[in-house]
Amino acid sequence: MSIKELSLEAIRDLAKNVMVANGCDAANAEALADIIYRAERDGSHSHGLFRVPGYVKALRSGKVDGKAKPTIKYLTPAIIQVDGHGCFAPLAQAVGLPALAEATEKIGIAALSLIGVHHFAALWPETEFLADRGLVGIACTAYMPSVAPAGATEALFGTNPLSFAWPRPGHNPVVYDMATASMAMGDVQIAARDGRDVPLGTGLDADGKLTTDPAAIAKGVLLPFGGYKGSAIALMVELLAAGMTGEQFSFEARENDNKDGGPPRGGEMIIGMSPALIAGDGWQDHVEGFMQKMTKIDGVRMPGERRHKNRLDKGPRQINVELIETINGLL
Ligand code: NDP
Ligand code: PYC
Repeated sequence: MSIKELSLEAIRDLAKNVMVANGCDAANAEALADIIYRAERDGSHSHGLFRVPGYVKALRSGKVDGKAKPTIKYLTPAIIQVDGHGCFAPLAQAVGLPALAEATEKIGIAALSLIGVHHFAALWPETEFLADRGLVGIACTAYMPSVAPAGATEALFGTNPLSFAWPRPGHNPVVYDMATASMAMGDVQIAARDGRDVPLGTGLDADGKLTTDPAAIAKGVLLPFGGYKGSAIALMVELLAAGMTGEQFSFEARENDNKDGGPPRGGEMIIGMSPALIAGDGWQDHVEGFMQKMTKIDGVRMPGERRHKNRLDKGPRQINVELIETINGLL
């Protein structure tokens, strides 16, 4: 695989320019470019520049409106709904997250339901936004079927990511963000591109047989992580991201999608909780004692730690040359 170094600013500019060249207004292009830049900065490679061709397909087919203006509605003082009107999710998040943080700080627990959005990114930016304000965040979204429920060989669930962030004043927050599939499809596709096998148990080929070949899994199904336990969490994500928002389940998203290769329309559920209001005074010291105990155990690292370390490096990032050429061809 040949690579080329790009500065973080060059990554952000490239992402913004390609979105503008494909019909986005400044607000939509900047929100998306920021998410792509942050993914590359933190080393979330399967959800940074790698996603640009898919974003562009969705703009070119007209499935996504690059000039959409999300609208915000309070269903109750603690339940906020943002309708993206067909935008990529980051702009709707930029509109809804400050309102969610404000409601959570006042009420103790609040929810942000995103509808009419196309989500193709990592979820840690949403939950980390809340943790950076001293709040706990939970976020999840569905996609299109690629994961077989436990016991089955037929896909029903999306790779259905779930993210959770807990604030640690004076430290980086604890943030986990994981597909409920044994591996995100983006990582399966990157393994196929780079000629790497994946662990047995990641997925099944088109004949329902276990395989380590990522290209065969892309044509077959992924398995949930942790067998029936991960399957139950993937089910929960479908229910929260679609049942609770009123948006499409993964199977509905596939049925109604134009199959352009970009992200389908769907929903996202983001929940905020205030430890200051719920646990009360002294919550930081109480929790910090637990964190110290955990991090002192040999071999333990906190989820989010790898990304936060990567973030300290302000230098250029190594990007796949073919990917850069593909993106330049979309300008
Ligand atoms: P990973 O398996 O790479 O990581 C999952 C989580 O585990 C991360 O928070 C990671 O933290 C943490 N972690 C990894 N190793 C350790 C360790 N040894 N000790 C403690 N924590 C650890 O993520 P996935 O491949 O499952 O998902 C990748 C991305 O794909 C996610 O950002 C997800 O949101 C995105 N995605 C998006 C979808 C969508 O529909 N929009 C669908 C599916 C996935 P760290 O980051 O610090 O390594
Ligand atoms: O990596 O599985 C994935 C994925 C699906 C949608 C966005 N990312």
